[in-house]
Amino acid sequence: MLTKINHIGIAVTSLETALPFYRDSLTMPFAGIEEVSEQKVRVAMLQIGESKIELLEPTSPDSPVAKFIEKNGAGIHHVAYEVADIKVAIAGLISSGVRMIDEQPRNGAHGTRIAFIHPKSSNGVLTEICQVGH
Ligand code: CMX
Repeated sequence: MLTKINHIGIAVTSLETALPFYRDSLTMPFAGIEEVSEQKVRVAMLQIGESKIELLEPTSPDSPVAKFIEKNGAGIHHVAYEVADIKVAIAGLISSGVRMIDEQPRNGAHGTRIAFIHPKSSNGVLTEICQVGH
């Protein structure tokens, strides 16, 4: 079902402050910044091999990422696995007893379709599945 790790999401308070470490010190190719307004985040993507690092900056105090930072501090927020067909993957997860946050796909960064698994079903790690393209 899973094809690779698509990205790891890291919550940061400021993209401008966090970016130089990844882009300049670690020299990861920087793929630009996108706002996902539906989820109240600005996202910076950096390529690492076949996967990406996704820096997540909240765009408002009621953003889920702002709440995460308030509770836990900045740091690893989620792991995203790529799937070929997200609807098939969601149905498979539900039928195996996994609790989903999203039972229907929603829009992610860079034109992806995404769904989150509830951390209670994934040992406390917020887990995303994502399909590239529609
Ligand atoms: N890691 C571990 N646990 C987390 C978590 C995280 N990052 N975020 C939330 N949780 C926990 C909460 O503490 C809560 O636990 P309890 O039920 O024990 O209190 C539980 O998960 C549910 O969280 P919630 O915030 O109450 O639930 P919501 O339905 O409001 O939010 C969630 C769901 C996690 C998807 C949302 O809060 C979130 O983080 N959204 C941001 C998503 C994001 O990163 N978007 C950018 C995507 C771009 C892309 O990847 O393409």
